Amino acid sequence: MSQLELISPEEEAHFRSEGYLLLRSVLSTDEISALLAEVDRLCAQADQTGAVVREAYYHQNSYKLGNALRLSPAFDFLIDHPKYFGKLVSLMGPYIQLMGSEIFVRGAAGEAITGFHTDMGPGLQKVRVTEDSAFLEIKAQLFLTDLSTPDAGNFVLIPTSHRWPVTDSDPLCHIHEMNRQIGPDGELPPGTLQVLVNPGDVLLFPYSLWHAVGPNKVGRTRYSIALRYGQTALRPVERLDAVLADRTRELTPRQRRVLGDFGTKSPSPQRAPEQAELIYGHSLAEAGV
Ligand SMILES: O=C(O)CCC(=O)C(=O)O
Repeated sequence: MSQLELISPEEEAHFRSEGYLLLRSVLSTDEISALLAEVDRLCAQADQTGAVVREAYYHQNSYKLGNALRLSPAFDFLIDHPKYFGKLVSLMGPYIQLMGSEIFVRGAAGEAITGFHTDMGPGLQKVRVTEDSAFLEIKAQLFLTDLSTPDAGNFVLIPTSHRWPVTDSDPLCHIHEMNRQIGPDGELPPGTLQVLVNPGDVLLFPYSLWHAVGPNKVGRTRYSIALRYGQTALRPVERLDAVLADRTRELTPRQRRVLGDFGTKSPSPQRAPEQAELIYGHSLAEAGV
């Protein structure tokens, strides 16, 4: 089991104050090619079977595939990828689980692809962690295609908004005060940031960050994979039992634990046994926790 590469003090300070952390060149060229080929295959298959998810608030050329881990073992190595998993553990603590996995496909769009929203529903929209608290939930978004220029279907965020109260919203958690300011051609309000990334870069952000997807005037389809991590005491958004039951997969003990295999000895999600040892990959004393 790989040892964890924890977050640096500078990275943690940036994540806590700005509400995101961009990690460059996490995936190798070979990993990106293999992931893109599998994403392409799954999208073609889902298109034929009608299994793509077109949320009502997406632009018509955009969709997502849910349950990505259930669809293919090709993503298993991403569960605890050494270049970001340790940083997530630093921000959330060892009681961490994978709660869901999605593939985003963002086609050409002359207007914003989604409006600003928070994740995890209206209940958690009312909950914001304190400045020194462990985080409840963090998404890792893995970009597989070129988004190095704006208006290419980029992820858009508002720095520091993860600590702002939301006063005017709806069941889909849209932020009306921001969305009213988006122009008809996808012009974004001041203070927003189109995240410019290369294939293989990874963005970490908590559910409370106000985020959207900008227009895709470049016209090149954007592919990315999002993995949602949360405290083990939270309910996952996806059933991962089928992945755990699939004996053809070669999951490590740590990957099994992150997918919700709490073992047979006192298998409680809130007080999972030997959690820290399994997650850190060595004794607590060695981990310095
Ligand atoms: O990046 C995207 O395409 C959508 C991201 C998003 O809205 C989310 O992860 O909640």
